[in-house]
Amino acid sequence: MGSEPSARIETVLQEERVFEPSQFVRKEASISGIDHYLKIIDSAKAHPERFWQEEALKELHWFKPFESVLDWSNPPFARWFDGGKTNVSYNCLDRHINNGKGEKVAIIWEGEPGDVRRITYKELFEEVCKTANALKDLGIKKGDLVALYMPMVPEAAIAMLACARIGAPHSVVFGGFSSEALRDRLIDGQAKVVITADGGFRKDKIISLKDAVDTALEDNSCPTVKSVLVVKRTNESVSFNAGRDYWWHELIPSQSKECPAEHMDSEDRLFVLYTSGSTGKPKGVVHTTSGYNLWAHLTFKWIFDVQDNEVYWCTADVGWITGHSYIVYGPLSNGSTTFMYEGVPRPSKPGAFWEIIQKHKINIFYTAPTAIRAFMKSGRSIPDNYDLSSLRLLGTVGEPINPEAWMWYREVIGRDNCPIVDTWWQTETGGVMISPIPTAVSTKPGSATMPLPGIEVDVVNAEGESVETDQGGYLVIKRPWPGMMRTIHGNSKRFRETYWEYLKPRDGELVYFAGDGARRDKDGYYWIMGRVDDVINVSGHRLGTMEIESALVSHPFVAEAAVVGRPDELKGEAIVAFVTLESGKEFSEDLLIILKSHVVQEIGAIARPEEIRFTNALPKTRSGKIMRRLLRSLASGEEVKGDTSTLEDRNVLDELRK
Ligand code: 7RM
Repeated sequence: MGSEPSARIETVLQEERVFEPSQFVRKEASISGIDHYLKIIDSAKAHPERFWQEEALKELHWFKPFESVLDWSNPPFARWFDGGKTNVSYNCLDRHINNGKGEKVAIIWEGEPGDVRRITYKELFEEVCKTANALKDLGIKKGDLVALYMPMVPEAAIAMLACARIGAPHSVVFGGFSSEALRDRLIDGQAKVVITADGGFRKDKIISLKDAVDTALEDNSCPTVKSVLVVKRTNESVSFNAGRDYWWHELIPSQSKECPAEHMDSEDRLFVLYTSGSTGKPKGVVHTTSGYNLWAHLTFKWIFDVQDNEVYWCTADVGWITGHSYIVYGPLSNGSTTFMYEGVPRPSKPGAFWEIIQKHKINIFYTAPTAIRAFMKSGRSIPDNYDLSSLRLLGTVGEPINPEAWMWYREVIGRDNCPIVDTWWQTETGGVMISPIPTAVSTKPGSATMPLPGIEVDVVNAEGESVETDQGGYLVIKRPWPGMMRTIHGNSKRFRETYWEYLKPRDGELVYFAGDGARRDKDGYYWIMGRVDDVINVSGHRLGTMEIESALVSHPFVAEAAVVGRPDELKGEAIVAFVTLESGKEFSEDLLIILKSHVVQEIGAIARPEEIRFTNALPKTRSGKIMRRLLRSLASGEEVKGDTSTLEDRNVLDELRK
């Protein structure tokens, strides 16, 4: 892992305000109050396996009940609910229809130009079945990987559920990634089919998704991909490759509306989702059927507690885990109405979110701190223009939320009336791990509060020992949970090393290392302090510094690159790159622009460096490791503190300071 991780665990937030949960307590809530909460926490702690067993039997439909709850005989490779057979799409669709909820709206969708679709559970079921049948026609069989590279349209959710229905794991690639990034993921996952669209609306532009797919597949670079299914969304003219490409609207409507859900083993793959780590290329996080389904379902129910007549909106993109768990699987498994929006707020539409909340009477709203900070900056007069009185619960996810933004969210958007759930979790954890239960747990601005029932976390030092109250350390998870990632696709060694062997196992017990720093206060509340590895979080998007460095170095003019995050008021972190050039190449303003677009081409616009600094050399230790700690200080304009004695050449530092 990266250099000197502990260097970043130093800031201690001071925050004394506490908000009681009482005003929110409602007897219909899935966890009705503090007594109920403590009862669940205690029973999960006392008999974890019995607890998970009861929840799994109660909350999911089983074609065949499981024989064992947890098999942890070969850690860190867990098996949950072995012997059981279920299907995630059945849990999200059929069982609600069988319970008389077929006419309930499952998805309300608003398109970027303002078009609205309301899809009932029955309609969604039929669309999913038709799509599943079409995938079968394209030769997809149980176990085959289907890639999605789509805008935020209902067809994205339909395609995910169709894959789940026939047991074909999906790999959703965020539509903002470049064709190069898409290609890497298609090759790594050996995708058989790509589902995409002619284009997608992104801010005030149209992005050419199909063109990017064509580029990714050029020169037979992904030989496993046999077909491309294309949703017509923007009417972009696209080139069509006969025998490989199919229009969604030509292939799907004529299919049968019935497709029996495949009986899946609990540990059959549900999806692979790529996420950035501190080394090399993004890794394919593997999630499996029953455990993931249970965890997305339970966490959604406990935290958001959506009532039957309510509308819930998560503003994420389905290309991220938040979209998987809290736009699609969590809400639909619970039979809730999930709202999906194709667009994002931006200067030309600053009130977009508030207009939607007013228009669709959104009750529960879940977004990212970076969005909240941007709203804060443009002033409360914008949200104040809208009727937000339907809101009753607000959530945040993706990065630490600063107390000021938390308070603004509470006062301006929640009118001092809605609890805020700050939910800490990761792609790897499948669902939320640390979050308040709004009916039971008092909140403090900036703290994700306490772990959910059945989740045991700790803050430890590099030796794996628990640290004292208010001391910074590494956040670890101490026992397996149903939604945990099962492995890294094609690289179980990396899975073990990255997450389970980074910290020395204590007493032979493996603990999961999350990559985040944290501190626990005197009340047992957790304060997440951000990544301690070489992963940066830009506007809630997770990026590996190494990934951006490789992108830079792949340009022929670049000799070496080191990328760090610099604290940024709006984005959380901004990308700063230090670059040395091949001999004979000159620094110039033009080259700066070229290199920035080169990174965009290699990864996507989310990875565009905010700043590139040219230098003659990078600061390194005698063993040749780049000293990122120094670069981080330099990038943020701080005084370079701490030990610089290991620096190989002190002149480098002096040069960089200039
Ligand atoms: C859900 C998601 C995971 C990383 C994680 C943290 C950071 C996420 C919070 C947070 C502080 C939060 N998955 N993070 N939520 N930090 N408070 N509530 O974001 O895999 O893309 O990123 O995001 O650093 O390790 S992710």
